[in-house]
Amino acid sequence: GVDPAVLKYLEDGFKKLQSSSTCKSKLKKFLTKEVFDNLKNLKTKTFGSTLKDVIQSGIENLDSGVGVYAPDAEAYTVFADLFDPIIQDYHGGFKKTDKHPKCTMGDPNKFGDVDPQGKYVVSTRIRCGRSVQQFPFNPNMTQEHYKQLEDLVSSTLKGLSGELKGTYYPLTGMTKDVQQKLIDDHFLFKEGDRFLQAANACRYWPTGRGIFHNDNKTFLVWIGEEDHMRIISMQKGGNIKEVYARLVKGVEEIAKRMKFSHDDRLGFLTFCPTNLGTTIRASVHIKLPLLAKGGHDALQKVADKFQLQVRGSAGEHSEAVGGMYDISNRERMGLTEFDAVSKMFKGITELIRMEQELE
Ligand code: CIR
Repeated sequence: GVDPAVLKYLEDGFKKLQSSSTCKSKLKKFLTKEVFDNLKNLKTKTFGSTLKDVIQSGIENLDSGVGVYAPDAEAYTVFADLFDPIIQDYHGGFKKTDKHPKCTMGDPNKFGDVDPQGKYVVSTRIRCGRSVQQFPFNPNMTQEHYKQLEDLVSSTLKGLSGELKGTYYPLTGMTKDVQQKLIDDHFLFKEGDRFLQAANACRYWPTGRGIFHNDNKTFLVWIGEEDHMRIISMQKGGNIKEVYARLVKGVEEIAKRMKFSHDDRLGFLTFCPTNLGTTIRASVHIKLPLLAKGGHDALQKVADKFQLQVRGSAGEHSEAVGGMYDISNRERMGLTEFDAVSKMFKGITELIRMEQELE
């Protein structure tokens, strides 16, 4: 059975969620009394993960948008009564009976430059997440796992050539100056994310964490952050074709050299349910001063029409500095990789057209 201290945490946490007047998370919305009672005594077989491991980030951080993580791959099945409605709500109606399509990157040449005048889009970034088959998710990784993951991925990346050729920079031993410069330039993940910390995803930090990048800093791989791997392609301007083509090439090269965790129904498996399926997040840093006149919420209202998500320019849970926003596709499941990027391409094209109408 589940430890009494864990049950106590869960009962208190459930009350905390219910009594909060400010919490708008999907956890609060979908953890009904019925679902809570069905799940509170369950554990995953492989790692013994409980409902606490799933929801503690959302309990500790009432300002979460979502509030749950999967402590292990099996959690998506054992705690399906909670994950399924959250997934359906987040990923544009992906139902528990739906199956994610098989990986389809498509032809990057179908895209072009979303802002040929170079007036609105400052930079474009497309990333995907990958878990390596032989390792568990963060909350169940040992310090040794982190070292092995880092060794495996960094040595694999050493084999890349041409435009993808680069260097691995471990976080261990990196000076604070170098680290901060990489974060400010949007190349490196930030440290001390409280949502991840509360989910037990930052243990043994900085062991096994680091960043690989090519010389131009247009192809990057994060190791050991939220997911085992984040594979990233980015450059200045709005040339989605070039950015996506580089990502596709990089992912294909890495896939030749290792096995990713994949589920028949959920697609590629990630730590956060918002990243399942394609795991694709295609984003631009963009200035739309007229559409954004009323601030973040006003811009999000317009972006909702195209299923786009608006974030501040320094990433998730950040403010918009200098009127610059980070806008990306929101759904990653129930559509192909190509369609996920298309949604961003079409949505941004429309937003720019709307901004121009106001000029
Ligand atoms: C949250 O719930 O706000 C964090 N756990 C991050 C969730 C994923 N991010 C997002 O959809 N913006």
